[in-house]
Amino acid sequence: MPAKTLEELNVIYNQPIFQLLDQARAVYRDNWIDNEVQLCTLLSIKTGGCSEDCSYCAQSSHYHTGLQKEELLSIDKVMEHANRAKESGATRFCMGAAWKGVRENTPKFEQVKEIIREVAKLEMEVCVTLGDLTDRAAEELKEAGVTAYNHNLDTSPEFYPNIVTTHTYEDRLRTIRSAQRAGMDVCCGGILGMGETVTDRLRMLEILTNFNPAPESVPINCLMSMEGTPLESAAPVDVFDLLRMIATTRIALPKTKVRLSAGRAYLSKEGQAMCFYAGANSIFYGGKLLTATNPKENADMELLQTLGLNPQEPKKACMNDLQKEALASSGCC
Ligand code: SAM
Ligand code: DTB
Ligand code: SF4
Repeated sequence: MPAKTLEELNVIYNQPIFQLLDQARAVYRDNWIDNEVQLCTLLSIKTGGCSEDCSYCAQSSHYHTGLQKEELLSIDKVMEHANRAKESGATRFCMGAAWKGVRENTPKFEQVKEIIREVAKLEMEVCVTLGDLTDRAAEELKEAGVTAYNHNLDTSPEFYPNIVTTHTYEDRLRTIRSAQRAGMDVCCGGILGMGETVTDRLRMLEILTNFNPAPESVPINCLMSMEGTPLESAAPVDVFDLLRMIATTRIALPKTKVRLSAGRAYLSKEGQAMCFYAGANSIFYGGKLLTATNPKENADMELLQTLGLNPQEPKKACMNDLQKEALASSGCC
């Protein structure tokens, strides 16, 4: 898919909203044919005490957020959660750690790889988000069974220094390149509602459309304001701004999963339905994100059923419909 310029994205984003929705829906239909929604369950495997100063994050040690710091979870604990996620219908299990990053040849990295090897046996997609990677660490994660690496750009390069000072945008891009070179899919998105402008949001999208290969998924998070952080009093995101961003992302990245991510707990059912219509085809599923709340599983199942949307089937995880068709017509499987 050709990269989009900021100017082009602006034109798409600023259309009358029903025109924008029509365009996004058409792109969705051309690329994803069967109303399928991917269910991804999150688990924080190492919570709190992070050295980084991301202004939105409850897990930063720079702020007094009242969050209890925890050590890396044992394999048994993680497997309990992963098994439960699979039984509940998730096809992707995402593990997050409150670290600046990981390095090969360290005990904690070895323990994480052990965890990954066990989770990979459950035949769900395995996503991890561990902060910065070296090339070697990325290769080892891939070898251990990681299918996707989540590393968000969060906003534009221009606005980024307003929200984080302990690492740079270029650090983030470097890790994304390492993950891609190692052959992992990249899950990369951002947060709305940190005081950024629409231009910042679209600049981030412009950069995402320049990735080669394109990101496999783009999580669109709405800030969940955390007490004690510099953004504790940020105003909530307007649902139509979210809708425009989802639709524009769908149009700009037709074959990328667009994940309606953090903040869904504060969205109405109608708001969520509009986001699915605009091309969101993945959600975080389960009552808890990393530290924050998310809709309950039964409420999500009920909503999907009401809307006639189908949770992604386990066997089809990892492929979009065009990939499935190509595989079928190649005679394989
Ligand atoms: N430490 C790793 C990192 O920063 O990449 C992984 C964990 S970090 C919590 C993963 C992502 O969660 C962040 O990049 C951000 O996009 C999102 N996130 C964190 N706190 C959030 C909040 N309060 N509201 C919305 N999204 C948030
Ligand atoms: C992403 O973009 N959103 C998820 C996942 N990637 C790791 C995390 C959302 C975190 C929300 C705040 C919390 O739970 O602390
Ligand atoms: Fe640490 Fe990640 Fe939170 Fe930043 S977003 S403070 S790196 S856990």
